Amino acid sequence: MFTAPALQAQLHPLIQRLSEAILEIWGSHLALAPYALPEDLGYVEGRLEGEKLQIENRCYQGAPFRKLHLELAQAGQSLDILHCVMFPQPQYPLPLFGCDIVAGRGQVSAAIVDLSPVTPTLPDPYVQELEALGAHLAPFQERRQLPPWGTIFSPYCLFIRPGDEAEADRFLDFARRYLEIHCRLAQQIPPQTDPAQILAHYQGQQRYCSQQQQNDRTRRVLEKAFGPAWAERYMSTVLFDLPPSPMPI
Ligand code: 18B
Repeated sequence: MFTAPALQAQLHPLIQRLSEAILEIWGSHLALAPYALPEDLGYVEGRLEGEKLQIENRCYQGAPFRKLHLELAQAGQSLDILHCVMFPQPQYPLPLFGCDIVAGRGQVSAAIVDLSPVTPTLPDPYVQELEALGAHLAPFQERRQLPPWGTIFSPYCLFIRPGDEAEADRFLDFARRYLEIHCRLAQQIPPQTDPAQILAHYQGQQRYCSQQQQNDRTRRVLEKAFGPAWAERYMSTVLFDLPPSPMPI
């Protein structure tokens, strides 16, 4: 189950190292089963400005997570992408772990990691651990500004353009720790039974997905390679699909 994705070896070293770390941490903390993506969307090829665009998806499930998604993409020499989101089952008040690394021509332009709340604030144990870790206060040469749809992210969101290898290493270390904290706390925080709370968690995930779908940068790459209808289907069924409603309609 944990063989390296075929694309991995060709990608920017920060993407290779983070994707290895994600698969390793998932494998050591969670009991994983495959998660079926729409059949034709596991591995996809298109063309982006004359270059071949390849997308490779890894998708699992394992309590308390509904869906664990790691995606690697490459467009010729010009664009390498890592995308990862972990969707909890809506009974849990757990945040969404999300990260994205975008590299162009060997240089990482965007590296983002967050534990994004589905409740008004993160659960207390997350706040304590993330405060102690201090990624939100750590010095980086270039912290990037969040786009307007980025109101879904927590105060601990780390969004940078790494200035050198030491900063790339530091980002990798923080991303790893966010994931380790999450895998540990997710197994300690109990599910809730109050339907109103479960619905609130569900709506929090719904909001996360609809805001992420407003990321024009992602949509534009997919539209250029595959057309608008395909991009819409991919963003709403593979990248940011909504969980089935926990409530009878
Ligand atoms: N994203 N990213 O995942 N995106 O998916 N990404 C870009 O230097 C893709 C997530 C995030 O400033 C850019 O600006 C493609 C998750 C934010 O307007 C490109 C895929 C998170 C920005 C892509 C993909 C997330 C951003 C521009 C699918 C956070 C800044 C690069 C394979 C948890 C947006 C740059 C802005 C940027 C592309 C965040 C090209 C195609 C899970 C905040």
